[in-house]
This record gives sequence, C-alpha cells and structure tokens, in this order.
Amino acid sequence: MLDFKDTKDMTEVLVRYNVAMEKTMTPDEAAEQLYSKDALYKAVAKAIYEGEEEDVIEALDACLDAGKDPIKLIDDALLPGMAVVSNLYDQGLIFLPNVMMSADAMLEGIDYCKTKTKDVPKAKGTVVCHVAEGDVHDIGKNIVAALLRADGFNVVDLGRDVPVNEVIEAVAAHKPVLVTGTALMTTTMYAFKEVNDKLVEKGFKIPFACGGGAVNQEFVESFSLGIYGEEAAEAPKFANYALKNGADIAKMRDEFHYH
Ligand code: B12
Repeated sequence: MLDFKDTKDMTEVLVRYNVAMEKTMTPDEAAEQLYSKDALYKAVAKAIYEGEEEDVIEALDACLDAGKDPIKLIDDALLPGMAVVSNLYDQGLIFLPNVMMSADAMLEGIDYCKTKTKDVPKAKGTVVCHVAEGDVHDIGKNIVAALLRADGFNVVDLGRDVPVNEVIEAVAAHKPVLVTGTALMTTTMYAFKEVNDKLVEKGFKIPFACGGGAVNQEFVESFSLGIYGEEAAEAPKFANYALKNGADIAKMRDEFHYH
C-alpha cells in the first residue's frame, strides 16, 4: 500500500493503480501484454493488430485445423483481437489508420469463418442497418452488420450517411425484426429521432437499436422505439430477442438495461 502523505511523485500512485504504465511501452510491447495466452488465438489477434489480412486467414486456418468451430472463432479470436487494437488506440499508442486496417482485417476474418461453416442456416429474419444521415463513420456499423450476418440474420446494409426516408422505405420493403442505427457525431444523432417518429407515423412498431460514440442510453430511450446498445455484440442479442418476443419495447429495455 502506498503512503499518500509520503508520496511526492504522483506517478508512483498512478502506476500502482494501473492508471499509468510502468514504463513507456512500444505499441508492440503493449499489444504483447494484451494478447490471449492461447497461441492459436494470439496469432489471429497479432495478425489483426498488424492489419495483415492474409495472416489473419492463415492464423484462422491453423485454428480450424486444430478443430475449432468457425463461428465460435468470431467471438473467441477475432473480436478479442480487435479489442486489443481498440485498447491501444484508447491509450494513444496507435493511430487511426492502424485501427481502420485492423477493422478491415477482422471483417475479412469474419467473412472467411462464415465460408467455413457447413451449416449456413436459413436466415432467421431480416435486420436493416444504417449510419445516421450526415455521418460517415461506419466502422462500428460494419461490425454490427458482420455479427448479425454471422448469427444467421439477413442484413440489409444501407451504408453510411443514410437519409431518414431511405430507412423508412427499407423497413417498408423488407419487414425487418430490428432496425439498427449508428451515430458518432453529436450533430447527426438527432436523425434517429426523425427515423423513430416517421416509423411510428407510418405504423411500424419495431425495435430501433441505436449505438455509436455520440449516443447514450438516456438519449436513445427518449424516443419511443429506441433500444440502446453499447457494444456491437449486443446487436444479435437484440435481434434474437425481437424475433422470439416480438416488438415489446418496454420489456426489451428492461432486459437490456445498463443501470
Ligand atoms: C475513424 C474516425 C473517422 C474516420 C471514419 C472512417 C470510417 N469509415 O468510419 C474519418 C477519418 C473519415 C472521420 C471523419 C470525420 N470525423 Co471522425 N472519428 C473517427 C474516430 C477516430 C474513431 C471512430 C471509430 O470508428 N471508432 C471505432 C468504432 C468501432 O466505434 P463505434 O462506431 O462507436 O462502434 C462501437 C460501439 O459504439 C457499438 N455500436 C456502434 N453502432 C452500434 C449499433 C448498435 C445497434 C449496437 C448494439 C452497437 C453499436 O459497436 C462498436 C463496438 O463494438 C472518432 C474518435 C473516437 N474516439 O470515437 C472520430 C470522431 C467520431 N470524428 C469526429 C469528427 C468531428 C469527424 C469529422 C467531422 C472531422 C472533420 N472535421 O472532417 C469527419 C466527419 C465527416 C462526417 N460527415 O461524418 C468526432 C465527432 C465529434 C462529435 N461528438 O460530434 C470524433 C468523436 C473525434 C473527436 N474527438 O473530435 N472520422
């Protein structure tokens, strides 16, 4: 235990409580500390960190040869690999282009795993995904869409900067069990409320799951169909819940409430 009275240099305190690193690490050294102890999963994560798509496939092949289930590899190897990259980015150890290359390598890996499963199920249902009007940040939405597809949903991906009316038209055309929205800017998140109000106006009672750095639970629950999601991995949980229980928004909010 540190004695605060005698601690002249606060650095010691910050290091003790893991707020600061013991020494300045290189990104490679920091990544090394975050990888899985499992050598097969570590190879996948390392290839994602390095943004090397071919190495991701090679590492996945090694996992498959060892008998791992291709769909489980998404949760067990690919997402943890991307989590290492996010962690290093949050610490300011790596930069944006690295994150984008890693995200591409991870998405490639998800697609590859899907081709390796024999039991590609009949689509469970449809989900419409979009990034809010005016917003081009689509990395999170791409992960959401990839995870939904991996879970057996048919995804209608409207892309980024999607006009409000286009979302409503897609819902009318595809009758999805869930709509997702992603917004990373405080200027674009209000498009969600417009989508919500137009859906209600047209009589569509369907959960509208919203996430992305700009929004929080309070904001999303301020509109009647809104279900807040913090992590992309929640999207398939929402879709499965809606499929099983229908569009009971109040029950769904209870089920997935954060605090
Ligand atoms: C990458 C990035 C870019 C890239 C985007 C590339 C791309 N194809 O997406 C580029 C360089 C193009 C870019 C441009 C701009 N950017 Co930018 N960008 C970022 C950055 C660094 C990372 C965003 C990101 O991809 N995060 C990783 C992904 C995975 O996170 P995510 O989308 O939030 O998704 C996660 C969760 O939220 C969740 N999730 C997301 N959606 C959903 C949906 C559901 C249903 C669920 C369950 C979960 C879920 O799942 C994911 C994790 O599991 C952020 C900074 C930051 N720290 O966020 C700034 C940031 C978002 N950008 C910002 C700005 C201002 C801009 C620009 C306006 C800059 C400029 N002056 O030109 C332009 C915007 C142009 C536009 N009209 O959109 C600001 C926004 C500020 C604000 N609050 O409004 C930020 C916050 C930077 C900052 N601190 O100022 N940007």
